[in-house]
Amino acid sequence: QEGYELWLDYKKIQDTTVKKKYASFLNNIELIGNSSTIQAIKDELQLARTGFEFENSDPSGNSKLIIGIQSNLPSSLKSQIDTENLGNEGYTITSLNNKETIVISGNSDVALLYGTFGLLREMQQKNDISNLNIEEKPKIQKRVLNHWDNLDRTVERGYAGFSIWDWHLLPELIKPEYKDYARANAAIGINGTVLTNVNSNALILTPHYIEKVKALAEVFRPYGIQVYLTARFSAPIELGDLDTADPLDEDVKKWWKNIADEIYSEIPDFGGFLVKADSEGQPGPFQYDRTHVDGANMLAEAVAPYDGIIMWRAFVYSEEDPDDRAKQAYDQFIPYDGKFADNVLVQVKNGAIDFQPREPFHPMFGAMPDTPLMMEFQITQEYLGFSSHLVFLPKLYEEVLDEDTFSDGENSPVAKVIDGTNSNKKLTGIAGVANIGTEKNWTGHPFGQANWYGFGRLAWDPYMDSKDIAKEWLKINFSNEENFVKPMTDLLIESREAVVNYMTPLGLHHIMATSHHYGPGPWVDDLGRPEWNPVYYHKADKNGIGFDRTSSGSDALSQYAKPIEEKYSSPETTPEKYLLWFHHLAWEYEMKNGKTLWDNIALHYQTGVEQVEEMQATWEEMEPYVNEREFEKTSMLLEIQLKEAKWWRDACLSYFQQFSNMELPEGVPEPE
Ligand code: GCW
Repeated sequence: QEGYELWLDYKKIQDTTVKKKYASFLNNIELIGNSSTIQAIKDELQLARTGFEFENSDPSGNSKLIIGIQSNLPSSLKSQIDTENLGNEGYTITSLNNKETIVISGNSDVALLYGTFGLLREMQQKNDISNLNIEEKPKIQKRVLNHWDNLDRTVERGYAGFSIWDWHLLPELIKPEYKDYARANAAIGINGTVLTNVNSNALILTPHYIEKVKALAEVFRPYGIQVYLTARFSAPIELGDLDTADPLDEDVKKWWKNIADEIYSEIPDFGGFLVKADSEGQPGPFQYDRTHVDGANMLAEAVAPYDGIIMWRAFVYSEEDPDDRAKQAYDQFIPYDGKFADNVLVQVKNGAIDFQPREPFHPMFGAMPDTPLMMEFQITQEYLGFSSHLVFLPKLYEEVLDEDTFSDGENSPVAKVIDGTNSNKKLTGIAGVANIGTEKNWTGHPFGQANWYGFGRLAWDPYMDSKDIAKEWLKINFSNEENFVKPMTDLLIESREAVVNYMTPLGLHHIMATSHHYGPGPWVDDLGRPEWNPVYYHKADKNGIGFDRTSSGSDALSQYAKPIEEKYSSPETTPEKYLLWFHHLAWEYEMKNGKTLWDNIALHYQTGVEQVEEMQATWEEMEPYVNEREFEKTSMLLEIQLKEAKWWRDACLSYFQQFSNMELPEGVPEPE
């Protein structure tokens, strides 16, 4: 079952010296404590020893691995390990006693679990473990996956089979997948999961389902993973109890409190609710002339006694304000800065439109100093070729996290808004819309796993370099040989730019085909709402192309801090990657390389195609390092990706050419 083990495939260690060294520690373990989490650590170490094939290695020398929370360590070690600033989840891995002892410590059993995974990760990469001095703690508190999974097991925007939650057979049938899911997530530090779709079904809140949710929560608990659910705003009506869902109505408040009481009596560590309200037809407080704050705070009050949180989504736009969809969330939310209850996080997508191959960061980041904002990334590739295209998303996440918001002067990157450094936030969070399903390898594309992995690593530390994440994942999954790791790291890193080039170069966006969003559809202009049509976003005509978001256009640019607004208000100083996001320019507009805009668009599309060809060429060389089936599967998928990159190029260029009326530049073939 290639790929099922994800990053917890403890492969046989070939090098005998390395093997001996590692085995000397893993064959002599002192694990202090007694809890289901300690048991999980024990189980994991056993799996690792079996997989690495350490079982028959002699426990030579005096090497020893000691795992225990700081206050429980033997007194000779206690003074040498400082966990004071590690919080509940941080850990240390330290070599002591002339490097003969490795100590994993922290302040809770879950911290020890994270530390254990940390050490195993070193071993999976064949790193030198002779002098360890690792200190790690997560920079973001709530690190959660969002499953857009429906109760009938279809997955909205899911491209890897059906939902892994088998509601029909729960709570009695506990699939081994549930535990493996928990292990995989804990290994990368994910500590929460929203089981249900944001387009929510109220039934999940009934006792019949809560019993099933409870069964999952019990599997996840030892692994430090909290369960959350989506709350359908109209549930009090739909479940037949009330005739209103008005958040200020006393009966409605009481209804939600009851629901919370019921859930917490079954699942004491339940995380809380994620809510999509007044967005794309979902019910919400607007119907009662109430605000986002009224809605969110009412729910927040229901879960507050149990330390639960509400994640209230800011993905809102309506047809009544068709001027520029990109501006709407900001306009709706900014007036409420500081008004949300302490246990509310406002969950904001990384960009203002919708999970495009490239978007500038969402202007809400940095504009709500008194409201904790939670990042929402999409791991599933809705607009990026589903599970057929190889795109390494940590590169995209990193780009967003690194962007300077200037909210607190220079050097206020989005990462600092999210991790609470800016404006000193008490509650912090980050979410990734999962790409997980019933496919044997969880994600369909063998490389889709890297995006789940990378999301987890960045959720733990949003300052990590995506290149390091790529290397880690490649070494763990395939091989640590330089001839593999080097070219494949380059391939992964470049894959993100490739998809931007062949789909939406130079700031183009939302030109995908209708509703399923697969493949090109820039010509679509007849959908019911203006902002659903690609023509609304590219605005190509004989005068040029692009969305003017400067003061002469929609002025969305003014939602950003002054230094950005000033810089981007002129096309000359706008980063070219965002050019057509902010400007409508003539086809003849001369770009930095001296060529026209038209030529540049065409050349970007062509470059995208060539980049996929390069990916293929690199992959061909990798056969010795990967198993046959994954090699074949990836080769075939790259073939699809190449075909579709050409499809994108040819379709978009033929369509835009009607307006530009210009020849294709040299090097760009005529569409077939
Ligand atoms: O990206 C869009 C998707 C919808 C999704 C919505 C959202 C869950 O096309 O499928 O609904 O965003 O994020 O709420």
